[in-house]
Amino acid sequence: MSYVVGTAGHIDHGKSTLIQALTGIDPDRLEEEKRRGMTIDLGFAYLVLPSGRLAGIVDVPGHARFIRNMLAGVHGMDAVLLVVAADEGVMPQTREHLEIVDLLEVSRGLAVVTKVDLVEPDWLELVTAEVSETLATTSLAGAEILAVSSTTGAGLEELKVRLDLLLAGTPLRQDVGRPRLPVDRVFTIGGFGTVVTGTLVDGSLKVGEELELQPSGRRARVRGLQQHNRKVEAAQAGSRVAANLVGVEKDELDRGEVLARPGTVSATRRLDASLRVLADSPRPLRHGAQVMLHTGTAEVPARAIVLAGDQVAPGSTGWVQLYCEQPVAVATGDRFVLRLPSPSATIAGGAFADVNPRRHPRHDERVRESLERRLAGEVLQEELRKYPRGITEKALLRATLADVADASRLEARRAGQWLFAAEAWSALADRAKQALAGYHRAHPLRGGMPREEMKSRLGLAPAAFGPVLAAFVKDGLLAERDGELALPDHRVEIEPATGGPASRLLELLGARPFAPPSLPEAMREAGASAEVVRALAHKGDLVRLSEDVAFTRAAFDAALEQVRAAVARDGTVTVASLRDRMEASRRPILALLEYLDAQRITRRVGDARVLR
Ligand SMILES: Nc1nc2c(ncn2[C@@H]2O[C@H](COP(=O)(O)OP(=O)(O)OP(=O)(O)O)[C@@H](O)[C@H]2O)c(=O)[nH]1
Ligand SMILES: [Mg+2]
Repeated sequence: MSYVVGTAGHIDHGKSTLIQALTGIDPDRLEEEKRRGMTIDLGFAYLVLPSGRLAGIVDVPGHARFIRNMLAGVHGMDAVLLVVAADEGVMPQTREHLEIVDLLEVSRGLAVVTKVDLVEPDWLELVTAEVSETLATTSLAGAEILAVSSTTGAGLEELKVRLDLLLAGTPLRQDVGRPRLPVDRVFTIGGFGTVVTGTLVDGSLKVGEELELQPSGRRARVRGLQQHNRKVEAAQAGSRVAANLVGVEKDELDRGEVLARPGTVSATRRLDASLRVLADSPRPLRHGAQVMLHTGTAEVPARAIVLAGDQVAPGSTGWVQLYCEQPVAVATGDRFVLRLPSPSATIAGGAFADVNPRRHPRHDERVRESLERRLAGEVLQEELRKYPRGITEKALLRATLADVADASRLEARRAGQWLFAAEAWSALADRAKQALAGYHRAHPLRGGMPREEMKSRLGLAPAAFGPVLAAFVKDGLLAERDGELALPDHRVEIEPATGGPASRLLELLGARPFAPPSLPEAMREAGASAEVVRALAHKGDLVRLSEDVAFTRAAFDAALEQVRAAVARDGTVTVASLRDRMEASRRPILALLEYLDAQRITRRVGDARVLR
């Protein structure tokens, strides 16, 4: 069980000296830092508190030029020590670091007034009041203010006790089974290879695990883990971790990469977010503004698309889509900070609502509402709405990194493996119904629409079509007959009244039932279209034996009887014998027998046929 505590504050206010005094570890590890007497990059230490509780420490640089390093260090902090030198009081980076802490919603912390050995008590009182006032409008409002001297050691024991108490009331970082380690440092140790460090969130890591780095996509295996300079077999969420990796070289990695289980984190260039612009931001966040996005340990240039209005004014909140120059590996709910490049200034911060969004129309209330629901936790439900043509459960879970259990609570219409939002389903059903109604109007003599045509009309994924159709049929929305789709109440009415082409055709064919005129001839004479013939055949009033021979139903039934009788008597039947028996001509009888062969009623043996 471990926590992460970070420093914050203006240059030279005594952050690193305080950490050394508290922990015995000098966080300034670079030669250049020693030479210049200032922190340049993040420094690390750890502290054992009076209760035995462990805190990993991240020491940040105060110099304005190194603010990006500070931003990489604040990710994952449970609590912050805002350091203010008693002899200088609140200074520009005191405020800027505090703004960042505030935008990242770090709400636990202590204000530590250092160098008290250098000032008189009255002065200390003034500085304390100033610090209290500065905190008042931030997430650290009301934080305890402690006075210490790293030189004399005054107040240091009290500070440890207060920090211990603060962490006692801090909930442990949650473990959602998807460990992420945003990398803040990469180095090599002779004989061991590549080591990355960071603050682990959302899950635990084990030695031997196969992991993936995003956005680079490189694979690596964990050879060893260390926490607070000790070897461990597993590291828990919410702790500082050093991971020795096999399979990646130091040169292939940078700060900003995220170490995670394969397939659990994806990199994206488009992000939807809710944000707040600082009340004393020098500028509003304008639509189209070029910004620097800082999230986790990553830093990436991005363009801000303001979703409603032309800007988000200082002191207000808004919704934006960020379009990044390079991919970043983040998760829904992650917090971020936006800075303007030049003159550089922190202007806004917020949380990601969708890390895999589409492009949105601007000024659309529905987009904002959907994002609000998403940020409120309805990630899966809102993700589903993005797929008007449905999505498989597997793909949906992958897109949102959600669990199967979450999917079972989803309000969705299911068709096999496919899920549809309610609106998408009814739109799809409407489309199917309208397509059929139109088809029936255009082809009143047809029983229905071929499946293939419906398939292209609905535009579903090929694999989704079958299950969706089955669900439509089950719901009674449409009916399937002989591979054709129809509205349930659709009936083919070949001829509303008698005396039309259909009845004339049947009459012509029935006049000499076994020696009818050729079909094309009869059609011409009756004025019957191919469509009418198709419909009559479909209905069963007419049996089409070949291209140009058709019998009426009565003729066909009688002919079949004759065939059966002939076979019963003679054992077989031939074209000639049947022609004589039925007083017909050769052509229709040949067509009849070939048709019966094709229907597998008869079988040809030499010149004769037998019943199957
Ligand atoms: N007298 C006195 N000097 C202190 C105290 N704490 C720090 N200093 C001195 O202040 C100077 C700056 O201290 P650092 O700890 O490097 O300050 P910092 O906040 O880490 O500075 P950056 O990392 O560059 O932002 C050093 O010379 C320290 O010796 C203190 O409590 N009393
Ligand atoms: Mg320092």
